[in-house]
Amino acid sequence: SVLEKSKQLAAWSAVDEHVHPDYRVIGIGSGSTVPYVVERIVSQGAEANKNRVFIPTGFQSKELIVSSGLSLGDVDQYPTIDVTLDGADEVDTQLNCIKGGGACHLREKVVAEAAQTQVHLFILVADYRKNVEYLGTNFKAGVPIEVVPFAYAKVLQNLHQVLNSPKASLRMAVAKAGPVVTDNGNFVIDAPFDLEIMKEPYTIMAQIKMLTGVVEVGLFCHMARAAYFGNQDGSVTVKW
Ligand code: DER
Repeated sequence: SVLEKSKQLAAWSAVDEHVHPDYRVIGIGSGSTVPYVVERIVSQGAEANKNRVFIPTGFQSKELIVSSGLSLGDVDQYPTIDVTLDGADEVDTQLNCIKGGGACHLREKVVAEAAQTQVHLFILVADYRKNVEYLGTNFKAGVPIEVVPFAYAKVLQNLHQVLNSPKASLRMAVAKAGPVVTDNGNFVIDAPFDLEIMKEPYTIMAQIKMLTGVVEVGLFCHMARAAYFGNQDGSVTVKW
């Protein structure tokens, strides 16, 4: 499909550009675009990959690394990562992004930060739907917020009554009765905000993060070094 082709295009371009032969520690994100990242890295050959370790950002990411025959590393062992490639739900013109559509944003942010230094790189790969001027333009589900189960009702109340997100809701599972449970054993709340608020993602991220019981917020601000988008016409857009 055009959509899958655009994901592959973004992923292959980002890998070709940023996964250098001498890069040994590589962070692998979550979602439906990163399998194309791993596919392209595998295609660099066994020789190129034999001395590399790959750091997962959750269960799906770990399974992808293992099933692709790549070596698994742990972020405890490799606190500094050469490059991390990850998907996103939306990316604005400043490279701020919404992440957490796959409920993996806590470990994704830890692994992204490990790559976010002067030298190392956190790179986003996404299809054309994610390339927006302001967050919240296409992605209407709201900001994903990982919360400890004990506190979820209180966080919901604060989002409704204090942070002006009346539609904030607990993310319910589809193939399981009850709420989605993250790889860390927590719940996810999706909190939609007005477009005006989403024009200052760092501000709302900080306000959400201060709520008692919030573990991590699916807004990654000033972290990515570049974003690669596959377009419907087969071209690639790169935002720096
Ligand atoms: O949940 C996440 O942050 C994932 O990276 C996800 O948002 C990526 O989405 P995708 O399936 O469109 O690649």
